[in-house]
Amino acid sequence: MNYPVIILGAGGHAKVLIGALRLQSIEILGIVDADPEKKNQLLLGVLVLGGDSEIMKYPVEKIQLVNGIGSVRVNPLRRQLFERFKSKGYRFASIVHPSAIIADDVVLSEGAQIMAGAVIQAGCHIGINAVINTGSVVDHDSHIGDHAHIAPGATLSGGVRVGENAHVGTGATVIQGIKIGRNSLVAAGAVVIRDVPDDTTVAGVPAKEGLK
Ligand code: JB3
Repeated sequence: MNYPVIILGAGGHAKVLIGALRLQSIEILGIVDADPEKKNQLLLGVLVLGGDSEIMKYPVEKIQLVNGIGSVRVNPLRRQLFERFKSKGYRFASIVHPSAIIADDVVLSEGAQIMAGAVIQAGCHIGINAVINTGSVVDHDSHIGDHAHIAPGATLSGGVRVGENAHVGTGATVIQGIKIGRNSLVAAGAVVIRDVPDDTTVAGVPAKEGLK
C-alpha cells in the first residue's frame, strides 16, 4: 500500500523525488523545509508547508516520509533527520523510479531511494536511507551501507562494500571486491582500485588519499 507522503527539504534532491513519486501516483501532501522563506512557496507545484514541526500534525500511521536531503559529500543531516523522525514513530517510504532496473533478489531497506536509470544487480543489499542516484550501477553482490550515497553515474563492480554514511561521487568507478569505509568520500571521477579506510577521502585515477 502506498501512503501519502511528506518530503523533507525543498531543494534539488526533492525535485527529483517529486518526479519519481508522481510516476508512481503517490500522493504528496507537501514539503517541510528549515528555511522560513520557503514557507508557502511551490516546488514543482508542491506546497512548502513550513518547518519540520508541521509533520507532527499528521499521525504516524497515516503518512510516510520521504527524505529530500541529498548530499554532494558526506552529509550528516540526511541521517539526522531520518533518525529524528524514526524516533517519533514515522516511517520512511522507499522510492524506486520506474526506469530503474533492479534484480528481484535485491534487498531494499527502509527509506532507500533508487533514482532514474539506476541498475542494481543480483545479490545486492541497499541499506536504510541510502541513495542510489541517477544512472549509477551497483553490480552483483554489492552491499551499500545505511545512509550511504552513490552519486549519479558512479559504477560499482561486483562485490563492493560501501560503509555507512559514505559518499561515492559522481562518475566514480570502484573495481570488484573493494571496501569503502564508513564516513568516507570517493571524489567525483575517481577510480578506486584499493580498499578505502573509514573516515578517508580519496580522489584521482587511480584514487589516492586526499583532503576531506
Ligand atoms: O547530485 C544530484 C543529482 N543532486 C544533488 C543532491 C544529491 O544533493 C543536488 O544537486 C544537491 O547538491 C543536493 O541536493 P539537496 O540536498 O536537495 O540540496 P539543496 O538543493 O541545497 O536543498 C536542501 C534543502 O534542505 C534546502 O531547501 C534547505 O533549506 C533544506 N534543509 C536544510 N536543513 C532542511 C533542513 N529541510 C528540513 N526539512 N529540515 C532541515 O533540518
